[in-house]
Amino acid sequence: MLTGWLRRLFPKSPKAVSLRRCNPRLETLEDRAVPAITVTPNTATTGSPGLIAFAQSLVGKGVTISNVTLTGSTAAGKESAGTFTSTNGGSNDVGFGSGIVLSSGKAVDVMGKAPNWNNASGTTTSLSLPGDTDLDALIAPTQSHDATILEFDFIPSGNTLKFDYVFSSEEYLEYVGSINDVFGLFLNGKNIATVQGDDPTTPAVETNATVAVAINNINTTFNKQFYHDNTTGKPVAPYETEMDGLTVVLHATGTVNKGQVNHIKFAVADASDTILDSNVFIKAGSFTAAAPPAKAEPVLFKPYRFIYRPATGLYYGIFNVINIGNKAATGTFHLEFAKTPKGVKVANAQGIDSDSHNPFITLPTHTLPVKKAVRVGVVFRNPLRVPISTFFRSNNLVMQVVNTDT
Ligand SMILES: [Ca+2]
Ligand SMILES: [Ca+2]
Ligand SMILES: [Ca+2]
Ligand SMILES: [Ca+2]
Repeated sequence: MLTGWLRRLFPKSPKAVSLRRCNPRLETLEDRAVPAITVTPNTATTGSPGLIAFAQSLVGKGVTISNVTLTGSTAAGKESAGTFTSTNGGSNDVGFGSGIVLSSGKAVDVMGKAPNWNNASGTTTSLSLPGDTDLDALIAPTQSHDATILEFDFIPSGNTLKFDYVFSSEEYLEYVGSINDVFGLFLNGKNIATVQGDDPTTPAVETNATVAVAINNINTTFNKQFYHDNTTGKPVAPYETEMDGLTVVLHATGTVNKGQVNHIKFAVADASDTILDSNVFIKAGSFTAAAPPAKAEPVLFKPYRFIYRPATGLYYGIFNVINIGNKAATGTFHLEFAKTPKGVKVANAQGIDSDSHNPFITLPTHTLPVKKAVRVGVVFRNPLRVPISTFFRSNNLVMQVVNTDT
């Protein structure tokens, strides 16, 4: 704690000091303009119906939630969680139009104010709240403080959970490498809010380390492909939020226990001390775990072997149509030949499709069951003796399965 404060008092970069001195949060007329992001602070506490509604705004298809708890500040004027909407649908700010925001300070302080959007380099609120041991493990040996944590149980109807989020902070860029504010998303205890890339704690530059979403891990030096800087371009910041830096929209996925109770915990916190806010934006409706929609998907597998019969001068092969979807298909199916190699004709074509003008062979079934092969015999007339191995290169032969009943 002491060393953190000393760092703040005597920052490494003299520029950071002058920025703080030169950028007081003056209440100008422009500051009262409508913000791009509007945050409605959450005052609902654990056990209240309001908090269930708050968490429910995250949830999309295929998820039932219960036992919602919020750890953080709901004190008037210091609410550390809230819902947000964006007047421009997220196109110029965090990247999506609505959701919830959790903060290590006041949730409302993510709002940028026109015309400059980012008006201070060190927006801060000390909530005087504890940190979180799960977050501590992500940034060990540093300890977290002022944690805001939303957690709940859920029963998914599918096997995979997905959601979109953005991490943002005022620690950028002055305290990169020293103050490691962090976001964690713990699915059944395991953090799934990670990116693949460099690990700043190892000397070699890597490309495939799995690192947590934290100040030291995503910035202009490390894993910069995930980072948007919001201090460049001052006085007008490129993103319409007060935060000095933010991640691109990150996607978390995890395997869940279908039909059973699972637990999820979203946690954001300050590191080392309680100042300079960090936040996470979680996209509304993006927390989904639905089973994939039922659809039929006939796929054509081409044969690796043809038989040439000198007596007829023809080439004989067996093609397989397999429905790789999760729903049976019914109808009249044509195997159409949109393009054949030079000189090649389909000797056993049964007609020419009236719409596409392609020759076709009708499949010997009106049902394509899931993951079961339907065999189709195809005979080619090939007077130029074009090697069959070249048929399947460079789209020499283009075929498709068409349901003519739909
Ligand atoms: Ca700022
Ligand atoms: Ca800053
Ligand atoms: Ca704080
Ligand atoms: Ca902080």
